[in-house]
Amino acid sequence: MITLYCASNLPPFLKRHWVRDLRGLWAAEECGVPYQVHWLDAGKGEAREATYKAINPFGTIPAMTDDSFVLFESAAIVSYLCDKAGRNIPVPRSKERALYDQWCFAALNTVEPPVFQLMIASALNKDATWAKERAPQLREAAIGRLSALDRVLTDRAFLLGDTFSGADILMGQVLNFIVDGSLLDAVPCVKAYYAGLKLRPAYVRALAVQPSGKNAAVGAQ
Ligand SMILES: N[C@@H](CCC(=O)N[C@@H](CS)C(=O)NCC(=O)O)C(=O)O
Repeated sequence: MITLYCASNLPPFLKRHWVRDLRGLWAAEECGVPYQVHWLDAGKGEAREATYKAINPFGTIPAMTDDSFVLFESAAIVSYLCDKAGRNIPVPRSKERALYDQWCFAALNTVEPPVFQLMIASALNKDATWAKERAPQLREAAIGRLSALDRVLTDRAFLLGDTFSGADILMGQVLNFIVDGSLLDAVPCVKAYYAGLKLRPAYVRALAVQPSGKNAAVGAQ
């Protein structure tokens, strides 16, 4: 049985769709993989406790277990779930799989850093002096990355072409970090792509898996 380790009891300033556990939940829902959720109480700092660090040594959310198999890093979890289901991911050792990997890394290593840091500066720390100084540079960097993505998306519905994949789950959740709507207005193809992702029933279901605090089986049953 798959167990996804997710955050509950978030502080009010943290939006649910920013938390990276959404990536694994969304993948499980897209793939129809049965799972249960182990909620980690953010208020109590449960992710920093030794019990959880035995699963994810960094104490970050999310992590996943499949019976005795343990995995952390959200992108690894998304790919594992897609592989397990044989859905939303190209077969291993193929050029298509290399392109899938390319877009996973692009989402997390190329697009996420400026977009996430801009959210930290302009939403969570907007009154801090350092944030006011740094935000314009981060905005420029984010626009650069989003504009490149926009050019790619002019001729395709998804990152791999006509077919939705786990790479779109990662990119879609990264786009959740955009707090300034005018950034998306400047990139119409990204805006339409992102709007389409958020309408996917699996995304809606994943977002609705709200932290109950109870470690009960939920979702994709
Ligand atoms: N690269 C990791 C990042 C995980 C991460 O930073 N998660 C956040 C929650 S969205 C967290 O646990 N932050 C607390 C911390 O950094 O200690 C992944 O994608 O799984």
